[in-house]
Amino acid sequence: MKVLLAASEVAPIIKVGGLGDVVGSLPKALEKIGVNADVIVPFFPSAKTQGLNVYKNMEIDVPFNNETHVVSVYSTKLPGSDVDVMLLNNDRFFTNWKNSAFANSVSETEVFTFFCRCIVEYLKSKFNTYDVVHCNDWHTGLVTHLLVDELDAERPGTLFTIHNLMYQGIGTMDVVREAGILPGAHPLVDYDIQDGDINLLFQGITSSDFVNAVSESYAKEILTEEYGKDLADVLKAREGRLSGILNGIDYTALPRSFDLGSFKTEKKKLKSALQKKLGLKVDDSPVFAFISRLDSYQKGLDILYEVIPSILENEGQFVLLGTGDPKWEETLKEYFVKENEQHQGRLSINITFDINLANDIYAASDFLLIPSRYEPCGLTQMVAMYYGTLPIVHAVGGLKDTVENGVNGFSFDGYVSTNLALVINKALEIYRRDGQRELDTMIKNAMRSDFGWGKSAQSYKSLYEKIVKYRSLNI
Ligand code: NHF
Repeated sequence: MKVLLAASEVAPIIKVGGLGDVVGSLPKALEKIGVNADVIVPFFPSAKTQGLNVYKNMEIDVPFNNETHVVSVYSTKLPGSDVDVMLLNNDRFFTNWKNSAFANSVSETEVFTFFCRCIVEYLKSKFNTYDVVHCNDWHTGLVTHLLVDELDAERPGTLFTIHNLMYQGIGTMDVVREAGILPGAHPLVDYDIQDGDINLLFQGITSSDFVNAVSESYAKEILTEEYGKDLADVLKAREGRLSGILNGIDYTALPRSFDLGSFKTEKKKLKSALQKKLGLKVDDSPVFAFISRLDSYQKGLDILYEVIPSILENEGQFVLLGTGDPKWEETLKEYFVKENEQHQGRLSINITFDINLANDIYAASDFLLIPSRYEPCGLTQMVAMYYGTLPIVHAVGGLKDTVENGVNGFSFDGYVSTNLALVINKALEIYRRDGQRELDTMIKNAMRSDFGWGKSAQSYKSLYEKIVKYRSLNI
């Protein structure tokens, strides 16, 4: 079985968010169970290739918008593995596209439509090599259509994974023509562009052989209007071809200086060091952390903001790390300026992207707050648990599938700040109970939870096999 994973990012080479972590770790787990997995991504200038052996493998000619564009395919290995990563280099679409000083700067949907076209040209040059193309998110939404056009019955099977349904890649319909898709070739494209734009996620969902979401709960939630919005009906129509597979994490990428026997003393030391580093009071107050992209709709910032005062009034400490929505960045900075004096040494707001600081916070905190309105899978709760930091989560999506209230963390139903406040109070109560016996049991449960890729990689393998079987039977 040979699979090509196509995505916009692959950690640690290109990492924007959780998608990068998944694409950087799933293929390693697949290789361990006999699935030969390659990865294909654009060679964006932000790629970190220092220390990696990157060489130019070949050039492909990519027809796009009535021109032929030369794309260089660079190859490297995913660090610490035998997984081949193909990095696609093209000045106009992947290197300079954000540079508005560059003549005719291109839109994001155009960049990724071009990417889809590149993937298909690459597959043609490797004809009969791959059994399945595993597409991820809207960036790869046109791959199946283009494969049908180019290779028809000889094409590999396709799987489309939804990491986040809210990002759909909606752009002008021009990209359809630019990609070389003819009117009448794909009824769903014609249907979609009637309003003048194209939804690349919609195209990926409707055209691929199979579709999956990144947790079982999310796969069910997106069938409802609340979470699936205007795509709920489209997803329902794919019943029998839609499933949920929980993401895993790569524990080898997470250094930890303690284990089940030593967590109590070690975490205490780490906590003091973090408090010192962040200018917090060095004491045994419970530390509540929030580490996330500051996404105003998804990440629960509105209800989080409402409970910060009660954490501080209850003698807790609050640490935030993240960047994102400029309005929230401003609001949080202002909050610090306004409140810090009154709560001296209890508040630390870090508007920055800092992986090392994130790791320090994961390891040293007592609780990690994840009040997301929706969460397809979520990886931070898994990382927190590994570090014996109890997650406090809104019971949705992957958070619901990984955190058991009162066992390895805390969860609440109903997206309102009062529910979040109640569960925080419960956590405080357990933290302050004499001897912390209950807390320690929960920490041990969390540290023992296994969120490695083992089981989920097997599920992907079975799904790939099913896709190949269905293709051979032409169903
Ligand atoms: O874990 C990777 C990530 C998810 O919940 C996360 C999200 C984006 O929102 O699958 O993708």
